[in-house]
Amino acid sequence: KKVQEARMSYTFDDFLLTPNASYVEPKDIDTKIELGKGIKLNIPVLSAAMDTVTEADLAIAMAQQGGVGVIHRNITLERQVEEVKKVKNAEDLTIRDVVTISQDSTVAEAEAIMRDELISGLPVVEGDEILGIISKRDIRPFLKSEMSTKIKDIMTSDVVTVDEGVSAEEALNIAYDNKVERLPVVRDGKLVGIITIKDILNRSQYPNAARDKDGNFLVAAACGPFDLDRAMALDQAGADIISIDCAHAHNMNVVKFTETIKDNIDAELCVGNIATAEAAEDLISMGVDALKVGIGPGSMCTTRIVAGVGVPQLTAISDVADAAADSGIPVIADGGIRYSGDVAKAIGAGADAVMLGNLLAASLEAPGDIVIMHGKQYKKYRGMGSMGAMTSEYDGGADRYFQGQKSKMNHTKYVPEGIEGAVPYKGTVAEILFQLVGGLKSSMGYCGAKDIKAMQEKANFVRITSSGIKESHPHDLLITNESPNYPTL
Ligand code: RVP
Repeated sequence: KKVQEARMSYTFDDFLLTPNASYVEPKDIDTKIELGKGIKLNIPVLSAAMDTVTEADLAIAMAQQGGVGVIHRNITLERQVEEVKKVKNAEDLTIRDVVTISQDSTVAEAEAIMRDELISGLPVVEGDEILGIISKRDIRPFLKSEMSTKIKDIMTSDVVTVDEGVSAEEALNIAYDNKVERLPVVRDGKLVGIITIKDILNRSQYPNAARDKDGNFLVAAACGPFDLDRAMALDQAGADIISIDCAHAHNMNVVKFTETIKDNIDAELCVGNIATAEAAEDLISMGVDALKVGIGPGSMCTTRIVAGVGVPQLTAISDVADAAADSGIPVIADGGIRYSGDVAKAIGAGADAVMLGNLLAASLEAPGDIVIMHGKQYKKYRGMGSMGAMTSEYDGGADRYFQGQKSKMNHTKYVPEGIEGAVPYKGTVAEILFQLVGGLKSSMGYCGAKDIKAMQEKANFVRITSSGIKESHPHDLLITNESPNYPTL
């Protein structure tokens, strides 16, 4: 009976979105979403908390494009905190390790420092005290014959400084008003750094970036389901979202502990993964700020094979989204996204955002070098439940599968739920997201949805057969020039 009465469940390839009458042009489409209080993303995309996907470099690239990266936890707490801080300080305008010079140095010395360090201006100091500033332009007249001229005789001693904590806008105005290129930053009269106009202007390169209220990049960080210390330390370090990272977040001990974590952090709390309406209800009752859906859809995941457990992803998204609808808690569809069309279908089924592992592991900014196999470029990608990840130097991931604290010497004690592999290299995060978001916008145009909420409401699906899938992909020809948004392995 149980078997006969089981519901059908579906995933991305089982459906297509149907075109609707539409006045929406892709260029007018808004892909903004909110993931909890004050967390505004300009594109509905998160990067996976995996050790071959998200560390600071990738998280910075994600935030520059308007998404957010979740720093993985398969590293010591100290290193994870450092990665969070790197993202938060990525656009800190103040260069902290300033190269300085003393007033008794000579033009020759100043010239050598400027050449070696590739900088064009040096604060002149005595201890922490700032006495002046010397630029390339100041030393130029002395370079030919008066190289032994002392810095104190030619420096600008009337230095325009700014206090620590000055905003980018204020600093720019001060620099323009005083016609200077660089501003030493002082705290209680002591030099702590320097700000250059060039760095301020570089910030405007990313108009779509996802930022916090202070203008710094948004960043999320993963912690284990019972790791209160880590959650609190990441919160302190400035993470905007703490993501409880667990293969089965409907384990009731995990659900209960969620409340303890929630009570001890200021950051928004995302919890996952789940795949049912019941799990969503239990977690929502604990006060979580976002839910993450996906049991087994991941490209390197073997949970459905090893444990025989999971829910095909489109059904899981739709069940959780329906259960979360009244609360307004956002839903993140995690795993199984291969093409931009899958992102559109996930949102059409009710998700607010998607989380990507495979697609972003293929980027330049993901950890690890490009490897070449059979003349093609790849990047390594492995499951956090793979043998490699669970037995790595720091096994912060094993408890994701409730398998923490085992002897590293004895691999046979683990039951992996993921594999280790490689994905064809696809370029920068910016290039990958350009295609992905471009495809999503095309879809929203077809569906007549001007924003994410409209897409969730307006999307209609048709079920398709295996012949429908065959017809959907390119067929009856040989691909002679691969498309950046339709890769073949
Ligand atoms: P994908 O984008 O399809 O590669 O899936 C990424 C997701 O897979 C992750 O965000 C995570 O939820 C899940 N994952 C990570 N490791 C494993 C595993 O070892 N089974 N699964």
